[in-house]
Order: sequence, then structure tokens, then C-alpha cells
Amino acid sequence: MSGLFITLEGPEGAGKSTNRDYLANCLQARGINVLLTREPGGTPLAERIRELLLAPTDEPMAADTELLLMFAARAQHLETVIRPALQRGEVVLCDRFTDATYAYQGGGRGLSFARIAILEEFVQGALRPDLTLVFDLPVEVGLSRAAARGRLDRFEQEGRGFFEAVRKTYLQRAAVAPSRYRVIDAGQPLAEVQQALDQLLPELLERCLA
Ligand code: T5A
Repeated sequence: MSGLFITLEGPEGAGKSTNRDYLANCLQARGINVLLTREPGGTPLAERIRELLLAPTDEPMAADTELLLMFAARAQHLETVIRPALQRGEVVLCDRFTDATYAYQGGGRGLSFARIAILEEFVQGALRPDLTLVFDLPVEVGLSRAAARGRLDRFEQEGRGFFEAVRKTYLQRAAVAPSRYRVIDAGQPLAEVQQALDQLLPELLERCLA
């Protein structure tokens, strides 16, 4: 595949969507074809699975059900959106991907990383992001940004311990594979976060144009 697969990760309210759009504008202004997408979701069918995953329910969702729905949505997204875009040589900017599964279902829910790795291999084969930007910030800052938007989704209703485990898992994954991950301090004002992204741009452009 000749495109470039970049994922944006981090806890709730970290600014992934805001900064995904910012990066897309920076790349498009330099003539690069960019596809913006997100998980769970990114196709009509996967967006329906997203609704199931995010809507608060009376019947508690089993952790394994949640895990399998994440990968069901991902299989559809990969097959119909991500792989075709990469084959066309585009830069795919995806708001969350499998690192989120390790962080939320693994770190947050306590499911084994080994089982997640089996599903990752089954659904993705050898495909992994080329670069992952982790927007890191204190849990309470992210949750207050998310809360300011109004009604909380099923994940946002979790307690602080859940999100501390999510954050820790992201940072641990970034620490063991520094060539793939860039950790950005997302607790700063937006202008400073975007300055940090500007500093990453030369490297990104080099990889986009390679
Ligand atoms: N999930 C997902 C799993 O459990 N497993 C998986 O495998 C996957 C793929 C998806 C949920 O699904 C879970 C994780 C999630 O709980 P989502 O909507 O994609 O939900 O993710 P959220 O993190 O909930 O999305 P948010 O919109 O809350 O966060 P973003 O995208 O990080 O933040 P953004 O850009 O929308 O910004 C939030 C607000 O903060 C402001 C923005 O203007 C906005 O109002 N903001 C800042 N304010 C001050 N300073 C800054 N630096 C700011 N940056 C942004």
C-alpha cells in the first residue's frame, strides 16, 4: 500500500477531532490528498455499530460484546474505507483506532491484551498505523471538556479510575514503540497544541511525500 495511515488517540476531550481537522488543512494546503475518518464508525454500517456502542443502555453491555463490536466496526471500516484509500495513495487521518481498544477495553475494562492482539491480527492482518499521535492530558481536564458538550455517552459515564487506566495504557504503549508514537501535551491551550503539531509537520510531510 502506498498511502500513509495516521491515527489520533487519547482520552475523552483531548482534542483529537479538532486537531485532526487542523492537520488535514495543513496537509491539504500542500496539495496532499487526505481522507478524514473515525472509529468506531467511518462507514454507514460501522456508524450504526457506533450508535450501539455509545448509547447508554439499561442492559449492561458485556466487555467481550463491546470488544467484538469494536472489531466488527473496524473490519467494515478497513475493508470499505481505509484499505481502498491507502491503495489510492491517500493519507488517512483516523480519529481513534486499535490503540483505543487496548486503552479502553484492555486498560479500562481489564480485558487481556493478548486476546485483543489475537483480534487485531485476525481483523487487520499486518496493517498497523504508520504514525500515532497521542494527545495526552489530565483526566479531569478532558472529562470537563467532554461534559461541557452536554449529555454523556456510555463511556463518558465511567468513573475516574477507568480513564486513569486508559491514559496509562496509551502512555505505556507510546513508551515501548517511540518510532510509531508521538505524545503531545493536549492540556495546553489549543494554540500551543497546534504549535506542537506545526513542529511535527516537516516529518509528516516527508513521510507523506516519500
Ligand atoms: N472507544 C473507541 C473504545 O472504547 N474502543 C475503541 O476501540 C474505540 C475506537 C468514542 C468512544 O469509543 C471508545 C472511546 C470513546 O469513549 P469519540 O466521540 O470518538 O467516542 O471520542 P471522544 O474522546 O469522546 O471524543 P471527544 O469529541 O470527546 O474528544 P476529542 O475528539 O478528543 O476532542 P474534541 O476535538 O472534540 O474537543 C473537545 C472539546 O474541547 C475543546 C474543543 O473545542 C471541544 O469543545 N478543545 C480544547 N479546549 C481547550 N484547550 C484545548 N487544547 C482544546 N482542544 C480541544
